[in-house]
Amino acid sequence: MEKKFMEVEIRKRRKIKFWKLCTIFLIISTVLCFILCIYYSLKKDKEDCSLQNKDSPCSSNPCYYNSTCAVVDDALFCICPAGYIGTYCEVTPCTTEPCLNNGTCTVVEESYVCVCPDTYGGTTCDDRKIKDCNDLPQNSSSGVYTLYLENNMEISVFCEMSVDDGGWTVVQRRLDGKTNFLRFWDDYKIGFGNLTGEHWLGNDNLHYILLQNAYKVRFDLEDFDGNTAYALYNTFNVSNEESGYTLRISDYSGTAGDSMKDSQGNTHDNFMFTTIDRDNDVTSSNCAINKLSPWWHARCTWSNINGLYLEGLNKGVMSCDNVVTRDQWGARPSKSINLMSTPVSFVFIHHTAMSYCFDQNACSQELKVIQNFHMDNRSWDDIGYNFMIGEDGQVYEARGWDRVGAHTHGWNDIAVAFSIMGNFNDRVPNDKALTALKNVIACGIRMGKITHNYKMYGHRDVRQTECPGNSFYALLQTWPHFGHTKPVKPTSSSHHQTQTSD
Ligand SMILES: [Ca+2]
Repeated sequence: MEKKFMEVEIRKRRKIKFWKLCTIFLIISTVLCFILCIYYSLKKDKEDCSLQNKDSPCSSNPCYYNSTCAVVDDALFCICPAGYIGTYCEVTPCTTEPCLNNGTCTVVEESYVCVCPDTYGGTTCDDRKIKDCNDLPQNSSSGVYTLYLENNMEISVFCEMSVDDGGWTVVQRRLDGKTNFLRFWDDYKIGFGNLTGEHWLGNDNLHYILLQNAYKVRFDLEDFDGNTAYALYNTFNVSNEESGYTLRISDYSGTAGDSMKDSQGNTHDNFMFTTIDRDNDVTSSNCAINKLSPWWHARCTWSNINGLYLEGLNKGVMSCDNVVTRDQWGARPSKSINLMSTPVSFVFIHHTAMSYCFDQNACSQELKVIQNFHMDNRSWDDIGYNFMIGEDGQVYEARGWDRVGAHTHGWNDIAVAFSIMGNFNDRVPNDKALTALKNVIACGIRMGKITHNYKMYGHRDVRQTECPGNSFYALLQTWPHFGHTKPVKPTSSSHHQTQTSD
């Protein structure tokens, strides 16, 4: 019994001892853990403090020009703004002092801008500001210069420094005929060509230059034999675009003669500029088209310096003998105008199959009837043919040389057509009309409107028609340029058919 009890006792005491050990262990662990935590916590704070107390390479702020300082692996690094380079961003586009003549340099987007004193311009203020070529020093050479206009425009011009003591701002120059001057209003407004070669300065530029002072204008002319002449006008001005670039020109002297007036004393003075797309002249037609010369036209003109560049003797664009102009026969204005390129290699001959005419009054009347018919009944832009011929022996300007006609379906933009007034089934035109036809074709060749090896056809060669009449067609077949095989359109051309005709 007792033994059994003892055993119980022992077991009980063992149980108490194990519980105590556990408690002690837990307390010790907690205290140790707490101490360790405090230790490491203190240690960490100490390390942080030691780092902060070290001297940073950025603390002295060594980077220039508000650049950002950074430390990478204990080393300094300046992050430079655009336009600045070097370890400390100390090198800028202005470091080399590129602005001359006391210009102020400013860094702008990795480059520099010079703010120049009033009398200098250019990127580096190296350009002495001139408002026209007369401001250049006298020993300057001819060439392209920048003008700084009073309205703050900067334009490039060619300065002619050798003619008549120099100082001339070049408005127009032609020297080899390679630049097309038969251009539209906007081309003449802004200018075209190459300043060192053929060019037009531009009517806007001309106007703004002339606003700055009183100017004179000089025309220097030379023919293909080396003969020279000049015309000087002491008064010269050109208004703005709104008033049509009205010309003021007077007080002539020189050797060329005053071609700013016509034979009747009509003057170009006080007239607006006319181009092939802007008719500001006082004739019923468009002088820029008649003369193929955009210019300050009045009743067309004697001066024609923007006209065709023709070598050798010629009498001008409408100078073929016995050509009656649209103005002279009383043409209505065109509804619109399409130009074609010349010379053309095809000539078509028509007859009108209507009334004959034997004097200018009757022929003019007949042209008006035909023009009305073509414009009102056929709804074409104008009378269909390029030229018409009467048995008075005169050639009448219809659409003229350079315009797409409405005469020969499929060929209107690569051929010119001459129509003799009358019906020539039973008889040929009289000698006066035939001579006029031959002369105007020869004149077209001289003026570069028709190729030397052109082919001539009757309208009936490309269309089911009796035109130009049985008798006349038989005669034409004996002429040297007549095409005895059916004409073939050039395949490479991209010609457009703008109007149809019968
Ligand atoms: Ca007109």
